[in-house]
Amino acid sequence: MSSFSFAAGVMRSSIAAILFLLPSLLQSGVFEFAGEIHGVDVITHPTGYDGTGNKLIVTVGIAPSSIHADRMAVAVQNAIQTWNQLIPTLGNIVTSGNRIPVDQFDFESVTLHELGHCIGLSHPNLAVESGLTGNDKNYTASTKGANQVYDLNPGIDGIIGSSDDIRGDDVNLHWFPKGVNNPFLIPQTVDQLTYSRDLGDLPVVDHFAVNADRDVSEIYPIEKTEAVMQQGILAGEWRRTLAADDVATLRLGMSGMDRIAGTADDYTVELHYAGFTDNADITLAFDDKVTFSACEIQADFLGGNHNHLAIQTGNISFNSNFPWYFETELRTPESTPAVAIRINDQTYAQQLQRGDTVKLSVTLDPHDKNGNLSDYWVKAMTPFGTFWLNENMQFVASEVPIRAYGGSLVHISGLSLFEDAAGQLPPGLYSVYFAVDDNMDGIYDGTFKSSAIFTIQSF
Ligand SMILES: [Ca+2]
Ligand SMILES: [Ca+2]
Ligand SMILES: [Ca+2]
Ligand SMILES: [Ca+2]
Repeated sequence: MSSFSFAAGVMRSSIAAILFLLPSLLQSGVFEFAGEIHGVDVITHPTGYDGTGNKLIVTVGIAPSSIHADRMAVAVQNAIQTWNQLIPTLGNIVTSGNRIPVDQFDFESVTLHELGHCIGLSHPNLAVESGLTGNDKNYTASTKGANQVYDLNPGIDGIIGSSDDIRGDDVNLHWFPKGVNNPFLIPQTVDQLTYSRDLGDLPVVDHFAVNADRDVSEIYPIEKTEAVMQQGILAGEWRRTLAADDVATLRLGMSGMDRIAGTADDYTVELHYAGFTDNADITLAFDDKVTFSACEIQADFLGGNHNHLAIQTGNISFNSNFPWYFETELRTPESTPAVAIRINDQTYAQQLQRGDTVKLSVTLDPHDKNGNLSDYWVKAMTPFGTFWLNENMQFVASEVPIRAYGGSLVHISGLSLFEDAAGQLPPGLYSVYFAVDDNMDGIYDGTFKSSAIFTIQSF
């Protein structure tokens, strides 16, 4: 068994001083250690995985000596809950109505990203460790290939990281849904039968694996989304919920050594908050050892297998010389309304044929917020425009939000909103949203939001 530290983790810092001024300068599907040195097929698992199926408990502590130690606690617990819930979302980039001053960095969002590294996930984009600069860092993660240089061409759409990028002999590191190649959706099963790194498993018209970059998301009829594991965060924004790609990559690891879901070596992961201690599996500290933030991990190969690693320890460092925003509201399952929108009674992405039934339904459990006044919203983004459910329960086309209802938060169990029994919807990708706000001001906040995707095939 070999053990080594991953020094490149220290490079995983955002160039935050520049991010104050420039939009989107930085940017899953990719595992830590996957690359030319350790092999492109490496999967890195969380602490405690030994190749046999079980539930992994990974403890997360705050170094008692850390600057800001007390102020970190709420955000760390919120980020832990977000990983434990493992819910894929759309529209996770929030830049208004989020309580963060425009010149401050959201500690919770950055912690969510660094925790992802500490449980095995790498950047889905080439990022700063590639040595590239500017927007070139947003190309999908790869090795340099036989010619020893990154081949970079954004293709006809001019958008870096999308399906038409021309990447020469670069070897793809990004796991994508086979035959779909869309990192913003997740099918029911995630394993090597449904996900691949092999470009031969792309849709026939695609050239390279798509990564869940915010600019790429705008190609699709979905709200602006970026994988949490994308490198970089802008001041004044939060990215506190996971994208489908973040969830899919972790779930691919959870399919275990045989990379097949539903077999004996599968595992689940649960992060446990350990409080103020230096003895957790993952320790967080403002120790000013890095430019902005980074997770440094140590991992061992699993037995004689050189395609699987398990993390031993993780240390997350932050730099205190930035204006950080520390969340003060602890989110618990009881304090957070549970919302869900379902397609044909399911939450995962579905591929439908023309003629298939499409049924939309929503559920709501207000939990502790039962009776609070709220705005209700139902939105559908389609190949032919954006639609909102109005107060008469009809979808109407509008580029500005239309409220479905204003009133108290109440229990809703399986309310059917739409059913297209004749299958008359045109082919393409559709995303649907159900949201309730923590206010009733007629403005779309989407405080508690659920989303789902379906596609209708053209043949
Ligand atoms: Ca190359
Ligand atoms: Ca492109
Ligand atoms: Ca398995
Ligand atoms: Ca509102």
